[in-house]
Amino acid sequence: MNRKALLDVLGNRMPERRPIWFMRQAGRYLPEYRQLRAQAGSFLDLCYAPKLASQVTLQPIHRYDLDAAILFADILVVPHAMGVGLKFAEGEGPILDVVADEGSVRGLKPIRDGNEVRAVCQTVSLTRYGLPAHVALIGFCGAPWTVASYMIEGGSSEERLRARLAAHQRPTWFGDLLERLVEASCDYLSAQIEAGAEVVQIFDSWAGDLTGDVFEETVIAPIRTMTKELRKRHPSIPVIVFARGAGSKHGRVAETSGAQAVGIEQAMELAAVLANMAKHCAVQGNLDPIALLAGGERLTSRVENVISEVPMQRHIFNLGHGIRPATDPGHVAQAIAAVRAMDARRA
Ligand code: 1CP
Repeated sequence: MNRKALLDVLGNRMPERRPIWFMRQAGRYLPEYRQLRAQAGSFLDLCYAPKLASQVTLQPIHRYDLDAAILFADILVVPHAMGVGLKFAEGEGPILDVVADEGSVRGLKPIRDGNEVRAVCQTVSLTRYGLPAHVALIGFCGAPWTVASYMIEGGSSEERLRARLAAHQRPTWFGDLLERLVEASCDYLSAQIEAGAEVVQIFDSWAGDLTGDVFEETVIAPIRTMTKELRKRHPSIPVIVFARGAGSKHGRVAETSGAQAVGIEQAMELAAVLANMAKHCAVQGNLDPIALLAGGERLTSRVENVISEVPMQRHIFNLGHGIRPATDPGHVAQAIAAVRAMDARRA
């Protein structure tokens, strides 16, 4: 196989087979990741060590029959590169300096030429050369809303109340913060593309937090500005937008962003989403990560269910959210085998 099935689906062409990748396919569920991570020291050290990060990116490609590798880095590299203090406390998730007033937004730096971006781009270049011909390399960043929510809260938060309140009340600094993130994220993705990323994905993990015109202004508008700008700078690079929790609004996300594919959370039925989607846009998803964690016969039947809802030409098989760290790596192999077997039966 020489063609890249992922690029075929994103280019609206019939792929040789259904492209498969998994969100968080590199990470803690893999013993080889845990080993390398222990050598590297902290998670951030690993993100900024191009040789090691590239090895981690390739780990799932060596183990499984996948169609894409996703750069090993994090969405919080962007605020870090803008000068925001960041650390990952063991077992607690990220801790950031709070950015939630005019002064702290004004203090954010442009990210071009920073060491963080340079290191990540080196990972991209190293990885691109190590990939088999049929595997595409995906670069990524967080969407402005999701990244802003971590900056406003100073880390992970169950409800993101301060961030959601700011999105509703619209203080001047909040609009400015989104603008700065749009600019920095475009520059970041452009740099990844110039280094060798063939596709980029924008993760809006907390898109489901917002409703109505607040959703329009905070999720849709910044993503649309980004996709337009990226199209201008890199007309041939496809964009996948994952507005997790957008629910009935995925069609609108697809239409307004001009994305080549949209990621769909597991709560939605793909067939229903596809029915409301312009013909040029593919869907990505949406096996429940808990089905993958659970394994067994139900995993195979859930995979078959997902596949039966979408034609191969418009589908990128994936999860509805990231792989859980406790997942048995054997279950990932089982899910991939189930996709390949079912597609072979249907051919
Ligand atoms: O201890 C460790 O080794 C760190 C765990 C870890 C890993 C493996 C974190 C911390 N980030 C990552 C890598 C990562 N993060 C990747 C690349 C690997 C791959 O997908 O194969 C990607 C694409 C991300 C994206 C990311 N980071 C998102 C968006 C996707 C999603 O899961 O919704 C988000 C929200 C983050 C923030 C983040 N990074 C890490 C943690 C613990 C968190 C907070 C998550 C939360 O608030 O629930």
